[in-house]
This record gives sequence, C-alpha cells and structure tokens, in this order.
Amino acid sequence: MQTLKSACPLDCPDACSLEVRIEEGRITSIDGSRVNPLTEGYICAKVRRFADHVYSADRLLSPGLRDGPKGEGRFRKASWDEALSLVAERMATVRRSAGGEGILPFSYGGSNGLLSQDTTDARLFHRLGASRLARTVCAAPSRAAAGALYGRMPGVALQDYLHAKLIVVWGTNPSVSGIHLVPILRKARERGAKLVVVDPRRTPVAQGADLHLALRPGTDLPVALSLIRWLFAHDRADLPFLSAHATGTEELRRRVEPWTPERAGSIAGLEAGQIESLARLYAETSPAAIRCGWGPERNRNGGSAIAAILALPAVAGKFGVRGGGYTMSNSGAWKLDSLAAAGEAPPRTREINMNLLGDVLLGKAEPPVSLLFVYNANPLATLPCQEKVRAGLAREDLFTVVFDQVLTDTARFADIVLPATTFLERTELSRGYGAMVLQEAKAVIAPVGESRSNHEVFAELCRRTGVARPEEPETADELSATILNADRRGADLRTDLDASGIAIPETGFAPVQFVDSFPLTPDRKIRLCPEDLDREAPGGLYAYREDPATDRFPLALISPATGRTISSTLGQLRRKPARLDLSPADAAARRITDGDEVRVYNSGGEVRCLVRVSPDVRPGVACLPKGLWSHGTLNGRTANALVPDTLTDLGGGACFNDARVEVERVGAGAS
Ligand SMILES: Nc1nc2c(c(=O)[nH]1)N[C@H]1C(S)=C(S)[C@@H](COP(=O)(O)OP(=O)(O)OC[C@H]3O[C@@H](n4cnc5c(=O)[nH]c(N)nc54)[C@H](O)[C@@H]3O)O[C@H]1N2
Ligand SMILES: Nc1nc2c(c(=O)[nH]1)N[C@H]1C(S)=C(S)[C@@H](COP(=O)(O)OP(=O)(O)OC[C@H]3O[C@@H](n4cnc5c(=O)[nH]c(N)nc54)[C@H](O)[C@@H]3O)O[C@H]1N2
Ligand SMILES: [Mo]
Repeated sequence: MQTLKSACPLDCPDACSLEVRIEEGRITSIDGSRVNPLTEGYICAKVRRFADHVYSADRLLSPGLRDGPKGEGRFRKASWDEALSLVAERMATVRRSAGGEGILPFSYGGSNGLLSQDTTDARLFHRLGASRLARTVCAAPSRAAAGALYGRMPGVALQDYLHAKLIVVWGTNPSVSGIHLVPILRKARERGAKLVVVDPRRTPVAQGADLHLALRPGTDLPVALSLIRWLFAHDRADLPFLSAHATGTEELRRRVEPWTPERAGSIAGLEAGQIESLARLYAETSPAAIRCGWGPERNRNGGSAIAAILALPAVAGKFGVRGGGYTMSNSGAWKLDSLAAAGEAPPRTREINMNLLGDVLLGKAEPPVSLLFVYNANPLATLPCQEKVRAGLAREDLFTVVFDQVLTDTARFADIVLPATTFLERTELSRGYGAMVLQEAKAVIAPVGESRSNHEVFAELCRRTGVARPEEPETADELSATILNADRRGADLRTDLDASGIAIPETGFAPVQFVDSFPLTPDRKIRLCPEDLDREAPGGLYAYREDPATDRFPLALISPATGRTISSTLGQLRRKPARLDLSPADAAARRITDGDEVRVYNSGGEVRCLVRVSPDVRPGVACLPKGLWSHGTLNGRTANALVPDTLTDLGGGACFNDARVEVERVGAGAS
C-alpha cells in the first residue's frame, strides 16, 4: 500500500490538497492533506468518493465510433489510430469545404487543470482557423464587473475572514460550493463576528445568521444600490478614501439616488427595514468582508449586480485592514498565461458565445458549424435552452467528437468518443480561485483503460492535421514549465512546486486590499462607473431590468450547486430522481404535497420530477439541482430545459436563474 500526494483541480474555489491511498495499482481511498493550508486535512464527500467516478460503469475505456442513431449512445470500439485519423480527416474536409470556422471547439472548466485546457488544444484550433468560443457559461458577468472596477485585484484570503467583525455571504452557498469557508465562518462568529446572508434560500449558513435577506432572484442590483444610497445619505460614505482611490463617485451617487430602501425592497420582496439594518450594520462594523458568490450573476442584471456589490467596500471605506474588503475570484493572484503554452495568440476568426450553442447548431451561424469538438464540458446537461441544444446535437449533418472520461448525455450524441484520463491518472497543474495556491500533482495511478490526457491527444491531432511545429513544448513537464515561466516569478514557482508540490503567490498568501494589493486598472484606481461597462449594459451600468415572470409562469426557478455533483461532473452516480424544492405556500396554492410528482414547465420545455416542500426556499421561488443528468428526472429533461438563452447585461453570461415556470401536480410520487 502507498499513500501519494495529489491535488484536486475540479471547478471549485478551494483547490484541496489530497492524499490518495493505492493498493495494487488501484485507488482505495482519497482524503484531504494539509499541504494546502485551506484544506485542513478534510475534503468534500464528492471527491472522497471520486474513485467511484474513476472506476465508474459509465467510464469510457476506449475510443468508439457511432453505431446507431444519434443520442442512443451505442459505439463500436476503435483504436486510437483509427479514431484520430477519422477526426483529422474530417477536420481537413471541413476546412476545405466551409473553411476552418466550420469547426467549433467547445470546452469549459471540466477539469480546470492548467495543462488540460488552452495548451495543445488551443494550438490545434488556432492553427486550423477554427471558430473561437466565448467561455461565458460561468463568471463572465462577474469577471467583466470585477475586471472593470478593480482590474481583478486579489481579494481577501478566506482564512482572513477570522479577522472580520462582519461577514456578508452574498449569493453563495459555501456548505456545498466551497466547504472550507464554513468552519472559518464558525470560528469568526465565536470571536464575535456578525454574519449576514443574502440569498433567496435559507442555506445552511443562513440558518442562525444574524440577518438573512431572502431576496427574490435577480434583485441584488436594487438592493446593493439602495445600500450605497443609504451610505451616501447618512454620511457614512468614506469620501476621503473615494477621492484618493476611486473615479466615478459622483456618477454613482447620482445613479443610486432613485433607490430608496422602500423601492428596492418592494422589488426584492424585502422590508425596507431589513435593507436598512444591513446598511447600518455594514456602516458601523469593521473589519467587514463580503464573500460574493456567483448566485447574483446568473440573471439579466447579473453584471451590474456584481459591480454594485463590489462597489460597497469602496463606498463604505472597508479596505486597508486585515479581514476587510471583498472576495470574488482570486484566480487573478497569478500572472500565469496559459496561452504561452499555446504558442501564439488566437487568430481573429469568428467568436461564438457558448450560451447560444443551441441556436448556433440549429443554423444561426454562417458558415454553419459542421464539426463540433467537445471536451472538458457536458453542454447538453449544463447549457441554457436544453431542447435546442439537443435538437442541434441530433443534426445528421453535424459531426460531433466528444472527448470525456465518462459517457455523458452529450457523449451519447457523438459520432466519435475519445476516452480521457482523470486528474489522478496524469500530471496536472492547478490553481484555486478561492484558495491562493498553485499545485502540481503527478499521476497516482496508470490511465484507466486506454484513456489519454488532453495535451497528449491534441498534440497528436496537431501532427495528424499537419499544424505541429518542431520543438514545441508538449509533455506535461514542458507545458508546465512554459506556463510557469509566463509568470515573471516562474523560477520561484518551480522551486516551490518541487519542494512541496504547492506554490503561493508573492503578493502575500493573504494580501490586505489597499495595503498589499491594489486595483490592477490602468490608473490603479477603482472605477465605480466604467464607461466600457456603461456602453455594454442595456440602458447603461446599474440600470435595473424587470423580472421576466408572467401570470402564466410566475415562479422563479433557480438551479444552484449541490453537494452531489460539481456542475454535471459525477452526475452519472445519482440513483434517485431529483426533487424540486417548493415553499409551503406555493405548494399549498397548487394542492401539492411533499413527494408528489409534478410537471415544471414553461414555453421552453417541461421537467417531470418529485417535490420536496421546503420552508427553506422563499415563496415565489422553486429550486432544482444544477448539473443533473437526464436520468436524474422522470422525463430526461433538467432545469436547463426551462432556462432561456437570454444573456446577462455584461459579459454575455447565462441567465440560469431567469427561468420562470409554473408547477402542476401530476400525481402522488412513487417513492
Ligand atoms: N459541490 C459543488 N461545488 C461547486 C460546484 C458544484 O456544482 N457543486 N460548482 C462550482 C462552480 S462551477 C461554481 S461557479 C461555484 C458556484 O458556487 P456559488 O457561488 O455557491 O453559486 P451557485 O451555486 O450558483 O449559487 C449560490 C447561491 O446563490 C443563491 N442564488 C440564486 N439566485 C440568486 C440571486 O439572484 N441572488 C442571490 N443573492 N443569490 C442567489 C442560491 O440560492 C445559492 O444558495 O461553485 C463551485 N463549487
Ligand atoms: N441550470 C444550471 N446550469 C448550470 C449552472 C447553474 O447554476 N444552473 N452553472 C453553470 C456553471 S457555474 C458551470 S461552470 C457550467 C459547467 O459546465 P461544464 O463545463 O459542462 O462542466 P461539467 O458539467 O463539470 O462537465 C465537465 C466534463 O468534462 C469532463 N472532464 C473532466 N476532466 C477532463 C479532462 O481532463 N479531459 C477531458 N477531455 N474531459 C474532462 C468531465 O468528465 C465532465 O463530463 O455549468 C453551468 N450550468
Ligand atoms: Mo461555474
């Protein structure tokens, strides 16, 4: 038996360090280590059971060629040589007939490892002149807002929340989506910190919080604007700080003027007094930290909402002390440039917003997409407008390659499937976006079946399509060195990695904002009303767009992260059908009782599932888990069948929480 070190690269802020036990070449257990201090020796239940995924019955063990209708998921076994020459031939044919733009590479953060995306894959698709993909399914609005206001300044280290006297957990559910914040919140409270939660649901951390604002989804913008207004109106804005460190203060003051707590409250479904309580608490308490999550961005007002939330610590003068400021994503703590490994910048081919994949595949693109190459993503499960995506994938004249670890819902529609290694079967370099750590981990087991790593497969495709160049970095070690060297501290990072497998950025493991870390904007000032955002947002930055609810579809359906999957990763392991959470009032009004089977529907589609009547969702809100696979419901459709493909005000993001639905009882549930 051996115990080997690893690091979890999955799409989660925490980036846990792991200890993996191996017996006779097989994983027998996975646990946390203390190499990454945030991990503190414990990990989530999902990754603890990750061996079930590695050895899953759905694991792809060899390349396969479609052997049946699209969607059925029947494949005939093929060799890598046969499969890759078919893919390379197709690429050449498409390039000759429609041009490179007829090829669409489709990937997101499935592995989140730095070696598995934007390295040899980018090289291949850039040189083929393929369409470019705008990776907008997550964090695009918040990146646009945080980037314009602060230049993605690194935020408060999660460990520093211990120093805060007030913590606002805004639109994130750390009990599932970043679990190492939870004990920190508990300890901070033991030291006297107050806790406020802003979330339409009573999440585990909201239970027992000092204040819980259970706002309607998509109304963070008016709430944040009214908090800013209150600060100005009550002389609690830090004008000296603003004049030294910010631009756009007067413009912001003007824009918040209409947002009285009464007006914001009536839109958000809150009492004005609740908003005023938060304003007072925030003004009076320091250090105060805002942990801003991704819940507020997934709607039509998402970008402006995040901008307004992130403006709060500037207006209230909360920076400059340990435990004061905000945390959004900390990935900006690194100056890594994975494009360095790609070799060159992308060509100026057309860019396709991934959230519009359904329409794009169904013909709203010229030239049409005739070759779709999916890797690190499961679009049929995770994109808006699922019915359109499904219809697009079913197109007979579309040639689809899916490169994944398991036979996902998307892979069932492939013409060719290619088996990928998991992070435990290859070298991976990964960085947290909450934890400020960078880790390199070597394989702890041999590749399962014939699976191969991304960088290996794309390098081979470069050769087979004739775009490879001599002497390019290609092995994991070469790519890792290239990526690290793109950071000016490359050599130091390399040494840290060699010694402990972990590196920490030199800005300090725990920068104090406006002491150790400053805005990375051109003039190093906070831009409270950046013109570029103003031009982009419909009606201008901070303009509120109305709720899309109608009389026919009055309920706001949200689909946040759950403890069972990471996005849709691990979704194959679910056994029981999912439940829709509905408030007691909304259930009673529809004569629905706990456990009933229901139809959740709107003009985009319909989901059949069971109900859980729950006092933890506010009236007017229904909740289905994010990341379900088709077998997770009673009719093979998931929340995304009900999500529109409208886009957020900034960044072209997905409006997952703008789904508006009606729910109807179908019968008593079977279980
Ligand atoms: N276990 C687990 N962990 C994960 C993931 C996972 O799927 N499972 N996903 C990873 C990824 S990809 C990401 S991006 C992060 C996301 O992690 P989070 O930041 O936690 O984001 P969400 O899960 O989208 O939603 C967070 C909370 O926002 C609330 N919410 C919904 N709409 C609104 C709104 O309009 N306003 C406000 N204030 N709150 C709202 C939801 O009720 C939910 O409690 O987590 C990562 N970690
Ligand atoms: N309804 C609803 N939908 C959502 C969200 C929501 O809040 N509500 N949240 C959205 C968010 S935040 C995100 S980030 C997206 C994520 O959506 P996706 O990017 O589709 O992410 P996953 O569902 O995790 O799928 C990743 C796939 O990559 C595969 N994979 C992992 N590692 C590798 C590798 O090394 N090589 C290859 N070739 N494949 C690999 C995994 O097996 C998995 O099937 O989902 C979005 N979808
Ligand atoms: Mo995400």
